[in-house]
Amino acid sequence: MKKIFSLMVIFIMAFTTGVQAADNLVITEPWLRVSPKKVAGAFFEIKNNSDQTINVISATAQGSQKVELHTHTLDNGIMRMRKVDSIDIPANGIQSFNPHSYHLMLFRLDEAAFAVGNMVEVELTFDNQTTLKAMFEVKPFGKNMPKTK
Ligand SMILES: [Cu+2]
Repeated sequence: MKKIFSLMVIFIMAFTTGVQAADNLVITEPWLRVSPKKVAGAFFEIKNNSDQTINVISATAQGSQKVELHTHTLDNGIMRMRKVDSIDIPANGIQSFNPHSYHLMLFRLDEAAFAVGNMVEVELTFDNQTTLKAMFEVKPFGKNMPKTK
């Protein structure tokens, strides 16, 4: 009985400590904007202070029912958005999520939560079993439109 109990304790500990905060990653300048189509693009820079490449593999956001990792690709001269499975943050390097390249795309939004000026909590999950949260400021749409070259 005692053995079963200690096994349970180990199980619970393993479960609660399974996902740790990513202490070697730093998010700077997080912001997002809601497009007229009621989807949001979320942008930031993330710095990797470790000696290993770390990949973003998923994300969630409060008030959004679905978040995808996106990139832009040039397709016959037309910029298109494409979903990707992961985005790397190089060892001792920085990855930029911006309106011209990688970004998070947030779908099915609670409009009140995404009013301009609000702060929205976004959580990133990485391939090394860690997560990181940041508060993203909702900025007006239009000021930071992607360049259409
Ligand atoms: Cu997108």
